[in-house]
Amino acid sequence: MTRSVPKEIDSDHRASPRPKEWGKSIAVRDFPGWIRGKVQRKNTVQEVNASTMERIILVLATRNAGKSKEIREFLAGFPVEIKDLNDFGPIPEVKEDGPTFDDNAYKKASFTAKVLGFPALADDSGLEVEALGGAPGIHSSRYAGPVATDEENNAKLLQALKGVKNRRARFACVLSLAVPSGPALTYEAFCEGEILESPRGENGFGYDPLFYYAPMGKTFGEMTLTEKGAVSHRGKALAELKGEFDKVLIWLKNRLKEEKMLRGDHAGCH
Ligand code: ITT
Repeated sequence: MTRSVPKEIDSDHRASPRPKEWGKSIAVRDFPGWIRGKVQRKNTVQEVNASTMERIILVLATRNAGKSKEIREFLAGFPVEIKDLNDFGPIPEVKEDGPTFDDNAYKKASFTAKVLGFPALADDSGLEVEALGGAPGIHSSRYAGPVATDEENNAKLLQALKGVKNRRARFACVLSLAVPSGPALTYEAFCEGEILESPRGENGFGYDPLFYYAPMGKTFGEMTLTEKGAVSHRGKALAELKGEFDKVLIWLKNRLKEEKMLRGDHAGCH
C-alpha cells in the first residue's frame, strides 16, 4: 500500500509531544488544494512562473550513499541544485531516537536545514518483517549493532528468520523536506515483499539482496536502479514528491522568502 502524506509541521525538533501545528497539518493534508490555496493567495501566475525558474539549493540530509544515489537519480532534471552533506564541513550527527520513521525523517531534515541554512530532504526508511513483529523497523541500519555493516544486518536477519515460514516483509520510507525555519512536507510509502533464505544480486544496498519482489520475480539486489525506483518504497515516495514538484517549489520559495525577510539575507536561493 502506498500512502502519500503531504503535511506541514512546525520547527520543534522534539519527537514527542507533537509540534503544535501537527493537528493543523492533518487538516492541511486532507485538503487536496493544500498548496494551491496558499499559492492563489500569495502569488500571481507571473510570480509563480518567475519563482519556479530560479534554482533552489536542496541538501540531501543523508550519509547513506545508496539512498543518495537513488534520490539524485529521481530528481535529475528538476530545477534544483542538489548538494549533499559532503559538500559542507562536518556537521553534528542527528540522534535518530524518535519512535517512528516520520519523527526521525523530520529530525534529520529540519536539523540539517537549520544548521546549513538551505532546504533539506531527508529519508528515514527501514524493513519491517511480519514474523518479527515489525523488526528491525526504525533500527534497520543498526540491527546487528551500532556500526553494523549491511552484511552483518543481513546475517542477523537470516538468523532471526531461521525455520520461520512466514517471510512477509515490507520496506517503509518517509521523506521529509524541511526549510531552515522548520516547516516541512512529508511523503510516506511502502513496498511489500518477502525475505529469501539467502541473498540474490549485487545491486542496491542494505537488505536489497534478501528482499524478493514477486511481481518482478527479482530481489531488489537483482534490479537496476530504474527497476527498483519504479516499485520501491523510496521510489513511490519520491514519485509523489515529483508529481507535485511545481507546487513544492512554490511552497519552498514562499517559505524561503519569508525567512529572508525575517533575517534580511539570501540563504537558500541564488
Ligand atoms: P541516513 O540516516 O544518513 O540517511 P541510514 O542508513 O542510517 O542513513 P536510516 O536510519 O533511514 O538511514 O536506516 C535505513 C536502513 O534501512 C538502511 O541502512 C538499510 O539497512 C535499510 N533500508 C532502507 N531502505 C532500503 C532499501 O531501499 N534497500 C535496502 N535496505 C534499505
